[in-house]
Order: sequence, then structure tokens, then C-alpha cells
Amino acid sequence: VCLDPCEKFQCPRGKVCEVNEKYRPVCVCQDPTTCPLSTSLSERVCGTDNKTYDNPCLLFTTQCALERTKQGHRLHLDYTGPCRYVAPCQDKELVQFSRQIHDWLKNTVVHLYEYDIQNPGSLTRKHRKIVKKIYEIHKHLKAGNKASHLLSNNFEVNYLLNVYPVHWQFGQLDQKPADGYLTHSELAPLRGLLAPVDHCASRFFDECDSNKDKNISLTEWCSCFGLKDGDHSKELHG
Ligand SMILES: [Ca+2]
Ligand SMILES: [Ca+2]
Repeated sequence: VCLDPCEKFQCPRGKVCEVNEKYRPVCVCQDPTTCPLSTSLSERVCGTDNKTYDNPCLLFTTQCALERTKQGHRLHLDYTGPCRYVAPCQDKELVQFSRQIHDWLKNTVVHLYEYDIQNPGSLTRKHRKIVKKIYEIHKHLKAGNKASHLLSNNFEVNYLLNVYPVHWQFGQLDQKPADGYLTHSELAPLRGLLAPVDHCASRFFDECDSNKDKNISLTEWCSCFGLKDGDHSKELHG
């Protein structure tokens, strides 16, 4: 009895394994009619084409059928749930959205330090040292003190308060692979979190890729948050 070559062969979503004439496993587009019938509305997802699909299987089989076309290249899962009417995001709102996300990242870094106090070892030593500094500057600022005396210069204060959180988030997302670029799937967790709650999220992430090569570089990412080259081209030492 021969082993089925497809038995341990994994295909990406939207594709199924087939045995070809050389008895080798190959991935081919899955027939959409073989997708499980959705009995629950909760399986619906919204694609980046702003169409609602009854379940992720239908979206991924459509994506496969459109593969190598411009349309298919742009089709991804945008968020779970049916597509909502999204009011166009105005320029002013986009700037405000970027500020809000920036503030949220800054707060996240402060909370990281608080979390690490409760759960020691969650941060690396180098990371904790920086996060602790940020935490302390925040405490001083809250108390109405000027923070700049804590550090040698304003570049350092600006780096820690404004730039580091943006770099940190980039590093958190840039994992598969960690190559200095964010792909659509690396961004998906953040996009999926923000897109359903803010109508500027999609525009923000799309425009972040300013050279339209489908990847977001660290420089592009930083300029999305209004950071200038001079703010982040230097790394902090010590
Ligand atoms: Ca990457
Ligand atoms: Ca790019």
C-alpha cells in the first residue's frame, strides 16, 4: 500500500493538496463549493475588497482564484465580521488617528514596565532598562516636573518618549520573518484590532506604505507617526 503523498503535505489557506502525474503533492486552488456551509453569521469576514464573505474559506478560495491578478494581490482578510459602512477618512482625521495610535503606543510601553514589576522576567534586561527610564520620565511629567533634567539632552528625551515606542511596536510585528519590513500578514493583528473601531485605520496602513511595494519599512513606519529622519536615524547608546 502506497502512502498518500498528500497525507502530511500542508497547503496554504484557500488551497488543497492534489497528487500530480509524477505522484508528487501539489497545492491547487480549492473549489469554493467545497467550503463548509456557514450556519452561523459569526463566521463572516470582511475582505480588503470591502465585500462580506460568509466564512474565511470563501475569502481564501476567492483569493486563490484571483491569484496573479492585480485584484487578487490586493485581496486579504481585513477584519472579522461583516463589512461595515466606512465613512471616508478625512486628512485631518488621519493626522488625529496617527496621534492617537502614537499615544496608545507610548502608554503601552509604560504599562509594559508596570507589567514587568508584577511579572519579573517578561522583558529582557536591555529592554527593561529603557522602559524603566520611559516610565520614570512619564511619572515626572505627570507630577508637573520638567523631565529633561533627568537625561543628558532633549534628543534622548524625544527618542525615549516618542521614537522608542514606535520602534518597539515595529519589532513586535516584524517577526515572520524579522527582516525589517512589515508584510500584510505581519500587520494583520494590529489592523484587525483597529479597523473595526476606527474608520481611518485602513487608510492609515495603506498610506503608510508610501512607495507602494506592499511592505512597510521602518522608515515608512516612522514617518506614518510624523517622526522625522533625524529623530530615529541615530540609536541610543548605553
Ligand atoms: Ca517582516
Ligand atoms: Ca513600502
